[in-house]
Amino acid sequence: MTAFVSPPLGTTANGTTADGSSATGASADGIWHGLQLAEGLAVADAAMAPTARASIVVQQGQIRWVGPDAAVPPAWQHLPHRQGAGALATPGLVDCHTHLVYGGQRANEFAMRLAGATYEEVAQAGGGIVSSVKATSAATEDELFAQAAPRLQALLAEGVCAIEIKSGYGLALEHERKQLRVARRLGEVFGVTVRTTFLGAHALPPEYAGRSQDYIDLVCNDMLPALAAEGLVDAVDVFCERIAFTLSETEQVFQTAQWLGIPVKLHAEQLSDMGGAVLAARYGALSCDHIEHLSAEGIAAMKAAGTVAVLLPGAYYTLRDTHLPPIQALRDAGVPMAVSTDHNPGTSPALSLLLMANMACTLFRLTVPESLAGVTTHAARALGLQDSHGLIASGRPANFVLWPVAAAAELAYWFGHKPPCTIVRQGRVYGDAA
Ligand code: DI6
Ligand code: FE
Repeated sequence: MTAFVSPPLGTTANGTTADGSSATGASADGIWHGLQLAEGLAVADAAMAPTARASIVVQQGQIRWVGPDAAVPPAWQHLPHRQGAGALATPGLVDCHTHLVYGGQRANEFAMRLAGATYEEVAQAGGGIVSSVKATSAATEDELFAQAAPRLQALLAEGVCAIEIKSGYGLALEHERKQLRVARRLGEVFGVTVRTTFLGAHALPPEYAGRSQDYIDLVCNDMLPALAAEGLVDAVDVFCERIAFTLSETEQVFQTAQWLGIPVKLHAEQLSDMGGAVLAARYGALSCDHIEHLSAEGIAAMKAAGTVAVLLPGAYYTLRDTHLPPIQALRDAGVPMAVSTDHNPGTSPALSLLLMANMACTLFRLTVPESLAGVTTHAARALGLQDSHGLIASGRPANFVLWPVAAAAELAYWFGHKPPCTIVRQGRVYGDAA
């Protein structure tokens, strides 16, 4: 690995202040020289020879210019000059599907599954999502924040600059509200773009056993409108699955979201083909996620609707799934593929998006450029953030990562190791490349 810019003073290894409570890196304003631009993930403002070193100009937290070192316009020369020493620049990573805020953990279920129980059996035995609902309901907002913060910090330390956080472990208005409020607060405290997704239709609360229509009515008539009115809902999701909600229940939630003007996404065809992707596409869904059992009809519908396919290799791995998502058919159809952690305490207790990029290559046979686009450009699209995140280009907020690697493939190649990097997030610098 090549030498690299030293870390900014005043920050710790994970990019937070010494007390860990907040993140206030130094201003990133300046001309970041001597960079390689990751192919397909940056747009230059002047012609670039393939081997030329690049500069990124940051001023007032925005990317102002991208292009060859030798061509930085005179208007920016007064800014501080920073040496990138040949580092590879990628857009800030985007983790577009997480359940980051919850109480407790579920290591006991890990042991149950090792002893032979399936995910569905664990859920039917009262474990699974419902056990996280108990722990989440019992926790205060401060407790949920304290538990989620180190998880978020692990993702941020790897260059995540935007993250989606779902509710769905409350399953009652006040507890769903707590989760979404904590998600917003995490974004404010850590200076990271957070998109909140309401997933009230994640599991049927035990007190509604046999009355799922009543619960869906509650979600649609009370919970979603109230939380939307409080500005807590950027998107709406449903777990459409045999062990969760039916297609028609899903549609009822989508109709409510549409009426409220909120975009939808879907946990679709993870364990079986429910026809969820076709439905989601009809509602112009931002994304369909998991999709191991996605049909040809679902792929065609997603392509026509511009819906992103979100691949979640962490859940595939944890569940020891063997039914691969239809990668080649998605590729042939030109459906954009994103890759995310699906961080959650049951099926994907993963806290490394780069490991997911590695697994998307190794398990799902994505190419390296596909996996890197999957954790940047396409992930941004899956959140409706395609105009501000996931691409290094002038006019966007400064969110990018400088990696001391010789080739982009290294980002998906190493695993079990967090590569040193310098992170520019919301125009502030965080780093750990000592
Ligand atoms: N799909 C998942 O992968 C998670 N939720 C969902 O709808 C699993 C959530 C859990 O087991 O806690
Ligand atoms: Fe999920």
